[in-house]
Amino acid sequence: MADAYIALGSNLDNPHEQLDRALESLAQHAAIELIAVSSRYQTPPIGPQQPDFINAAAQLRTTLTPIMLLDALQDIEQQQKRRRSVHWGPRTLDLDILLYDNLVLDSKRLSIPHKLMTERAFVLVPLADIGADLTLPAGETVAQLLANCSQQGIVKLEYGT
Ligand code: A4P
Ligand code: MG
Repeated sequence: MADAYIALGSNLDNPHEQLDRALESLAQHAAIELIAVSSRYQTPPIGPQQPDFINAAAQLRTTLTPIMLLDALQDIEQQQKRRRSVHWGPRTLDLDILLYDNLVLDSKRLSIPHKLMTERAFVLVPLADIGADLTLPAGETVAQLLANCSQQGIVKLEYGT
């Protein structure tokens, strides 16, 4: 069993519904247990001009290997009609693996911890909801990383509470 943390993001086609469906698919997966889900945040887009995102984070417990987990997340993205066109562009659903136990992995398809997570408030703010004390393999905690990046424009939503 591994503990994994993932980031969820959407800025097209009813983002809240996209996140609802993704979380439901994760919860229903035979090899994934959904342990915790953060609040949702409206976040200004990083990258080209596009609608604001809804971002969240979730903690999973899984028997899947990292690559199998990536396959499972990409299946869910496909089910929700994710089209990969513009790099960093708008998307119905983006599911990224942030952490997988204390693993460090750098392969062609998969980097863990996620390469840009340490500098992105839209990842760290939701992650801190469910794991502020989490320590990354390099030794910093999520709370320490968050203290070093701007949270400007990020709004906590009351969705589902
Ligand atoms: N890949 C490597 N490591 C991982 C990992 N840890 N988790 C590979 C998931 N995938 C990983 O990703 C491209 C490839 O990355 C995958 O095929 C996988 O093999 P993608 O999701 O297809 O492409 P992308 O999302 O366009 O590129 P990228 O670099 O993943 O973009 P990001 O970093 O996900 O950024 N602004 C706000 N406010 N909120 C957002 O959520 N998201 C992005 C996308 C840009 N701006 C944003 C947001
Ligand atoms: Mg991605």
